[in-house]
Amino acid sequence: MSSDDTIAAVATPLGPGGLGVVRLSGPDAIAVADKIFRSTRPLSEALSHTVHHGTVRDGDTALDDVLASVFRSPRSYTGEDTVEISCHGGPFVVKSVLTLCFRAGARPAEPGEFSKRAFLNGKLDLAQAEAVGELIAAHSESFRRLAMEQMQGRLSVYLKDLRRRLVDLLALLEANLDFAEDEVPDLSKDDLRAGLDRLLQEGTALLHTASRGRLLRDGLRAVLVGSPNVGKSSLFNALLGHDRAIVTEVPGTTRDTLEERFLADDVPVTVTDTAGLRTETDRVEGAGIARAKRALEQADVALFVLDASRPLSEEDRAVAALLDGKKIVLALNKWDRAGKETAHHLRAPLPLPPKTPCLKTCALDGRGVNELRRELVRVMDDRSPETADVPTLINLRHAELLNDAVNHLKAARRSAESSLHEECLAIDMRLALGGLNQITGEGVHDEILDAIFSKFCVGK
Ligand SMILES: Nc1nc2c(ncn2[C@@H]2O[C@H](COP(=O)(O)OP(=O)(O)O)[C@@H](O)[C@H]2O)c(=O)[nH]1
Ligand SMILES: [Mg+2]
Repeated sequence: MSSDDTIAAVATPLGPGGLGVVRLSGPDAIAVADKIFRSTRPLSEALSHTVHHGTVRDGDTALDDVLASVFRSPRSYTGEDTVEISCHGGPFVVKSVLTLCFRAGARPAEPGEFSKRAFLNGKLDLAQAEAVGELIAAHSESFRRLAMEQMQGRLSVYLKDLRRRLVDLLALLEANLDFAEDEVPDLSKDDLRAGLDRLLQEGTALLHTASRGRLLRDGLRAVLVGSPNVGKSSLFNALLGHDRAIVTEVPGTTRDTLEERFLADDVPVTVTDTAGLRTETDRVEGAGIARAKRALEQADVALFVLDASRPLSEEDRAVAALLDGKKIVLALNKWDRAGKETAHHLRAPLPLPPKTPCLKTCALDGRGVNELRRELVRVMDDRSPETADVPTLINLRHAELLNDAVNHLKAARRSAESSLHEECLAIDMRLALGGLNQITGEGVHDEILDAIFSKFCVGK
């Protein structure tokens, strides 16, 4: 599988920094490096996994003082001969070293080409290689951990076990279809059903993790809605932990929508502050209200704010009516000034789903705000807490393939109820297997590989 050309790219961000790394991989990586690198001995004599101090030279001119690390095939990230030149991190230093590599015979690497070569050389399977991209893009500790687990092969091991049992069952089934009864071990209907049930159960358990993986990767959108002056902008500021929106006693101050991001339980939350959702008043505020309605349409969760210091108003009821079909978290704000209105008084007359979470908050001193942050995530997280023995799917491609595979297993399970459908049953099982294989990269078309790796950055 190994490529016959040698690639080079900068593996670190291009900007001033302590170090910048130029990476070379391919059959001539060491020869190319030797053309530009001077030390006491050439790298061609170096053992694998050794580091050498020297200079990068353009003819007689020394460009930089560097360290060159040598990794010989197959014991490298790509599986090919690899040299990593650590130079000083100035963009001009790094670029001139890279240019010298090109002149010495390397060609520019395509995005993700190092990882693609690692996959093609069997160093990583596709799910692991994709995890490298996810790891680099991770924006929270939880997501980093999941990406790291996937890179180390947790998902691959789980799928391998699932596939092996599917293959065994399929082989037994096909043998029973093709050969006379006494030539192969019998597969009873009960054993077949039990085998399929177990595969379905494990496939479904894995599929259920996809929503949490997606939440941790893409986050959620929340929008603050409520009558004017209930404390939406104050809560917005409190959620962010700093002042961003203007807060005044004059109703209708917020005329535009404001958008900010924060992490709640490691889930990136984009929250929008809106003008009150009321109907009358002047034209500027009217435009703000139209925008608020649009923000509401795009949001995953509506954070519906009521003012607990006064009775429920007609406006509050009108806002509630706009939230039909949305996931809602109710905040009884200004709870510090709550009078005779109990939570029940405020909540009960509103046409909200019975399980709508309801929190008492004070935007001024921050009471209840942490709970509010957590609740926003909890209403979106329909899965029970992470199950110890099932990895979390963090990649949409994997979730889609697994979903198809589970559907084929379900169809196979239905066919297993009647004796007429054994051929269909085998076909569905084979399709399920095909889907599972594609997650780890067996039988994946070149275009799909290109699409996956082109999303990586150059140098990865
Ligand atoms: N006592 C008290 N006052 C609050 C609270 N939240 C907001 N306010 C006040 O209520 C007024 C309106 O707040 P604002 O955030 O602008 O409301 P909005 O129109 O819904 O955005 C301001 O004077 C805030 O200081 C709260 O929890 N307790
Ligand atoms: Mg406001």
